[in-house]
This record gives sequence, structure tokens and C-alpha cells, in this order.
Amino acid sequence: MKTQIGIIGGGPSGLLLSQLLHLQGIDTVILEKHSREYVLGRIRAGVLEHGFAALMREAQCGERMDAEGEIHDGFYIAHNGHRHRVDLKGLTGGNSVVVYGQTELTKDLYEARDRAGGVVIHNAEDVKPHDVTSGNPFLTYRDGDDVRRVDCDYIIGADGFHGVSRKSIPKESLREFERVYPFGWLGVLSRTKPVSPELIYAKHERGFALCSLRSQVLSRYYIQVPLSDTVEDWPDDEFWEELKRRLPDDVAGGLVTGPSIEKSIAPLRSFVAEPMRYGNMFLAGDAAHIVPPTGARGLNSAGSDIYYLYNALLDHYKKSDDTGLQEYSDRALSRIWKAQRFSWWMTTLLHRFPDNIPYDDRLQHTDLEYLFSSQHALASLAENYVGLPF
Ligand code: RFL
Ligand code: PHB
Repeated sequence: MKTQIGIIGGGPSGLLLSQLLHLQGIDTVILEKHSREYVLGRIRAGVLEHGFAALMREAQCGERMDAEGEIHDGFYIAHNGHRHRVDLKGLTGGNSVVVYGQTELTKDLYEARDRAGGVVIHNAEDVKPHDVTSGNPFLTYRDGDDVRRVDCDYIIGADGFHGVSRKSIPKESLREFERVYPFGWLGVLSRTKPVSPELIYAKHERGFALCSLRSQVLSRYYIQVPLSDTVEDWPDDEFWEELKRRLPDDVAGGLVTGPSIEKSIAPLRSFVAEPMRYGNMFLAGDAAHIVPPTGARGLNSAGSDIYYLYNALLDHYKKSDDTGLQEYSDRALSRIWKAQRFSWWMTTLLHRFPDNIPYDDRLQHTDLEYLFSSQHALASLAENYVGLPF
């Protein structure tokens, strides 16, 4: 098989790039390790910055997002039994975020690829990039007993944190930066009315909690848990009791509980691999960087990579201009590091760190006090949360 762009990974990054390029007449093939059902079964992000939403519209995939997604002009931070609203719209001069699940967005992208006859090969085993530093790179994958080959101009590694693309780059050509946090998030999805129409990020001495949602009948809640905990340690009743303990009384009193329809634990990690290019292979999204979910930056950062990469590839094919491709890694990383800083800061601000000394606790408390006493500090939080410009 021959294509212009060979994409490893059929998650949001790979699908969005493929769809945007298709609309410009550029051909792609996506190799995805798992089945579509598996990819769509993962419950992940819920908050889209306005720039990501604009990219979905540009990809002609924004219709359902605009009809069913919710525009949120603010969210709450709770601590010491009280809630403070962060007025995103007021603080940023009119910007907001869209609450629309990654699952739905991925479904919309798959449907768009189907309608356009796009090639997405599922259950592609042993995907490998080859001759990446040559002018003729190619991918191979296994289909049963057959090994198949896809020749392309460029390879895009959009295969997530555990994918093969980053791992195929020689160690001496890549620098990795990492911080692992000593806790995870236990997430529960339930068919219940959300406790609050806007998200609540809650700091509590027992640990962080987040009240989020997918719609007015579908709630998503998270609590900070030790890394040693498993899903089996958290029957639904115990989860709801612990969540209530961590929320202000007036919020906990209004919490509607019900059976969980999904429950999982995600460890928290910050990670960046530099540069995001090796020869003619470009990394995008979680393949190159990970953030703890506290700042809702992960999928949105994948979106900014795709924006830079899409425009760079357009310049290459339409104008024979390779500046964008040459500068891709630097441009993407400049924004990525800002998302890293913000996610690290939100995580540090709101979680309970088991090894904190009393001095650290006082600083954490002061950080929050300062935030709600300064319009400048709040504006900085808000401009990062709605997404810095691409
Ligand atoms: P993905 O989604 O991991 O997709 C990668 C795809 O590549 C496939 N793959 C391979 N294919 C072929 N060969 C191989 N060897 C392969 N190895 C892997 C995988 O099967 C998969 O289909 O990466 P992508 O596309 O870069 O998208 C990134 C986002 O998924 C991620 O950043 C977000 O989900 C992070 N995130 C959030 N981001 C936000 O912007 N806002 C949020 O509110 C938010 N909440 C979250 C989150 C992530 C979470 N978890 C579980 C990590 C909440 C949670 C709990
Ligand atoms: C979610 O709804 O899954 C969600 C929302 C905000 C975050 C993280 C996750 O910061």
C-alpha cells in the first residue's frame, strides 16, 4: 500500500489529523492496534478548549459537539468547606470551554473518516516504523500471518504514551523529562444528574475530588487515591461516601448517587519527550507528552500538536515550504511546556501530597488564598484553562 502520510494510532490525534488532511486532498492511512469498540470504550477527557473545538469544526466534525456539548463559562474550586467560582468568560474577555466527551468526539471522527472512505486499519499488530531517516520511510504491520507494508512520505506517531513510535527512536536522539505523582485518580461514570451544572475541583485534607459531567444526565466524578488502591477496593457505596466527605456540605447534600457504569484508576504523570521529530517521523499527542488530568490539558495539547502539524504538512504539499515541518517540534514544545507547567501547578495546588512537610502545606494554603484574593492570579488561571493561543 502507498499513501502520503502513514499514521500510527487511531485515537483523537491520529483521526483528527487524518480528517483535516483529507479535506485538503492529502491521503493518509491509519494503523490502529485495537478494535474500534475498544478505542471507544475508554472514558477519558471531558473538557475541550475553544481552540480544540474550532479544529473539530474545521475538520467538519463539530456538528454534534455544537448540538450536544455544553458551553461552560466557569468552574468552581472548593476548599475549607466553601466554593469559589472561576469566571472563565469574564476573566478571559469572552472565552469558555466545551464539555463534550472524548468518546463522543472520537466517534464523530471515526464516522467522518468512514463517510470519506478513509483507511483505518484496526487490530494492526506489531506496527513498526522503518527507514525513518531516509526519504522513503515505511510502516509494517501484521495481519494474521501476513506482514503488510505501507510506504509513505512521512510517518506520524500518534499512538499514545505506550505506543511504538517514541520507543523506536534511538535513546541518544531523544531526551525525556518525567515526574510521577504519588497518587492516582479513581474515576466513576454514573447515569445520574450532575451535582453541579459547572465542574467543581475540590481540595480536601483527605485528598482531591472532582465533580465533572458528560451531560445533564451523565456524571463523571474522580477522587484522589493511593497508587496501591485497586478498583476492587472501591465498591460504589464507599466511593460515594468518600466523595461526599471531600465536598463542601451544601454540595454533598445535593449529590445524587447511583450505580457506576464505568470505574477505573489512572496514575498521574507528567512527561515530555524532546524533540518531537526523528527524521521523517513526527510525534503528536500522548506519544510525546503526558500531563496529570487536573488542568484538563491532555487532549487539548494533542489538539495543538495536530494544528501545527496539519499546517506544516499543508505548507509542504501546497507551497513546497518546509519551514513548518522544520519548526514543528520547537513550536509544539513551546506550548506543551506551558501546559505542563499549568497541569503541574493545578495538581500541586489541589492534591494531598503524602510526603509534604508542614511548610509545604502552608504554601499550598497560601497559593489558594492568593488566587482568590487577586484578579491577576485568577486571570492567569483562566487564560491557561481555556487554552493559550496556538
Ligand atoms: P490516545 O488517545 O492514547 O490514542 C492513541 C491510539 O494509539 C493506539 N496505539 C497503537 N496503534 C498502533 N500500534 C501501536 N503499537 C499502538 N499503541 C497504541 C491506541 O490503541 C490508541 O487508540 O492518544 P492521543 O490520540 O494522542 O489522545 C490523547 C488523549 O487521549 C489524552 O491526552 C486525554 O485523554 C487526556 N485527558 C484529558 N485531556 C483533556 O484535554 N481534558 C480532559 O478533561 C482530560 N481528562 C484525560 C482525562 C486522560 C485520562 N486518563 C485515563 C489518562 C481524564 C483521564 C482520566
Ligand atoms: C472529565 O470530565 O473527565 C475531566 C474534566 C476535567 C478534568 C479532568 C477530567 O480536569
